Amino acid sequence: MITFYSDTHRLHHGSELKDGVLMPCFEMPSRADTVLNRVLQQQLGEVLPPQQFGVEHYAGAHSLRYLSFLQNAWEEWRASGRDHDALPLVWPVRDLRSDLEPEFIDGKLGFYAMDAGVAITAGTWQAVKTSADLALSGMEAIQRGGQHAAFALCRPPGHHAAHEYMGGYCYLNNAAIAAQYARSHGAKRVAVLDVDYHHGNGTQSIFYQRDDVLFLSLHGDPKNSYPYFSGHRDELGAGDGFGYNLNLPLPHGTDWQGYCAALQTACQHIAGYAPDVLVVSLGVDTFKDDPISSFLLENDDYLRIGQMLARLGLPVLFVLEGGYMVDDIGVNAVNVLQGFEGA
Ligand code: OKS
Ligand code: ZN
Repeated sequence: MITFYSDTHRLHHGSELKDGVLMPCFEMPSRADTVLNRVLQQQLGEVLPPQQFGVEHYAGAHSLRYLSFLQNAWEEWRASGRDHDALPLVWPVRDLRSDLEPEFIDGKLGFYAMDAGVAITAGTWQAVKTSADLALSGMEAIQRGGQHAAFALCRPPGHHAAHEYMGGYCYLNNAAIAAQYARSHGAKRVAVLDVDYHHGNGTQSIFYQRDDVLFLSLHGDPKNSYPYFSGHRDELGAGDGFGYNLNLPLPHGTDWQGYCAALQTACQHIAGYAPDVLVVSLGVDTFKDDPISSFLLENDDYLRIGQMLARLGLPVLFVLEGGYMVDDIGVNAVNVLQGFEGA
């Protein structure tokens, strides 16, 4: 399988609040290094740099004002006299005004964020842009290059980012951008399957009113897992999109048995939808030793995930999302890809 990768991810290394103390984010550069090393060690296939895409390619998933916020946020933050990471700290919840974009950067940060897990640093825009370009390059290789499958080794991840907000280490929704690209380049129907431990609220939100992109997600029940405010079973889509959104929340302690049953259900829905291409939001924070999650999958279970996906017989773009047990994310992510390829 072909892999798209760039060192540019290193330019983004943010901090987050952990138990009240500012610490390096769990979502750190060594994650991508581990996955790349495993791709090379297992000789998965060619590793290619991304093509560069224009901002208009991200506009299928994000608003233009959000994209220009992301592009300019660091400069605006610097211009206001600060040089440490910028973090959002105020949000327009419930009856507060969310119809007016503030002018000052501190207000904009909260306006365009769902939480404080999204530091803006000097290299953030370049890293998130390159991450989206990796996903676009992967979809391009499938649609025009004739590849049956591709792996976009994205960092930062994307599935929490919606039309106009960032959150949970995500800025640009790489999977959604690739899905929209597929729609614009010949695919009639696209399915996005999110197997990250966390609900892909951003991807759900972007396609919620549409029947041309089916979104399915297996995740920790939002009753007790991040992102808490999205991912319930009764979120089925709206308007034309009604019936084209499927959430399969699972309890703490879910192991392969429970996971496999839910994945089976998702695969049946995908087969019934008969998409032209499948995008897999590949998070491996479902692993038993993940520091921020509570499922119990083991290394070999990821081979089985890949095997089950292969049985769909569809072209697949795998897009890396979460996974924080750095020692194992290379093995687990590449196991999915090797299981898919029948290794
Ligand atoms: C705030 C950010 C918490 C984000 C946790 C989830 C990240 C993830 N401290 N999403 O898939 O893995
Ligand atoms: Zn996750």
